[in-house]
Amino acid sequence: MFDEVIEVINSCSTFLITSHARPDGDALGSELAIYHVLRGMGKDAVVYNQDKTPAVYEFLPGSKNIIHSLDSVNRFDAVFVLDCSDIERVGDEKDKIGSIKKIVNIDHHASVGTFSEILLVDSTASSTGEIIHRLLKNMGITITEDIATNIYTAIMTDTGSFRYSNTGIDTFRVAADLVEKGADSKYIAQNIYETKPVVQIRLMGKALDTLEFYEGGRVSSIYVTQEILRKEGALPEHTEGFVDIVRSIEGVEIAIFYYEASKNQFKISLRSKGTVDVEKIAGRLGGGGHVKASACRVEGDIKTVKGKVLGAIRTGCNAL
Ligand SMILES: [Mn+2]
Repeated sequence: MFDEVIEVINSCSTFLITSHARPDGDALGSELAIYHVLRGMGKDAVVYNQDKTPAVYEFLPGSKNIIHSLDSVNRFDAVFVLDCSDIERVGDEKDKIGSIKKIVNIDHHASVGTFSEILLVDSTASSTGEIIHRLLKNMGITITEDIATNIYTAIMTDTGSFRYSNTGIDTFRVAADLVEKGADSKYIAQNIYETKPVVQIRLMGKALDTLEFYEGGRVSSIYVTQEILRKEGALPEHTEGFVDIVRSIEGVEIAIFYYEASKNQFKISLRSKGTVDVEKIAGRLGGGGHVKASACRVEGDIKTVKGKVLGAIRTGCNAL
């Protein structure tokens, strides 16, 4: 697994690095870690994301160099597609990116994408960042402070600060190594969790007004529509982490966050705190992800969408 990826890194000189639309901490941290590694080796590397970097991640070393429009991809020898189980997830430029000769897919999602021959996938890893750390150890690469900061951020955000069940013993070992290499855990946590704009807190209040419970309190949801977003003057990125508020409620086993991405197009985030496999539920609605954290898209107004999601949960879970 590692050998093939290392071979691509050594034999190519110009790289594109990308991840999914609406990038999160794992996507950005993983991309920028690879970016610094390649640059450090004297290679040419460019990070492209369809969507702009959420403000809380702007402190990440290298984030200012991320580009958001892609011309010709002819000059790239290889592309790293990170944290994506499907190339569709990179967004509108998927065809262009998919046409690059060598595609390396590094990911930790349960469903393995078939868009690439060179795979580094481990669904037991906490994050794509953790797999990248393993790759760097295999390559004998010196982990600089910039690399450490990016990988630490990837791991910290995807594990909910080392709280979720994807946090293994190795996750702590890797985190310790990264702190040793210069990642400042307090500085990183403050940037991500303690710099929320007021507008986000107000939006959170509006979202909580929509709080509902089903199945005797074991299923709970909140939603944000385009109308709510507009009224509050908030951005899509301000809904980040909203599903975790629902998840934090006593007795809730399945947390749902409905986000209206565009008129009557909802993106649904599902979290499981108990034994329910939300990947199966998301899968039934055309989505995917992990056992404890998944997502899908459903069309319709909020009432219709709720009906479809709750229907999928009720038919799919004998436990409820
Ligand atoms: Mn991830």
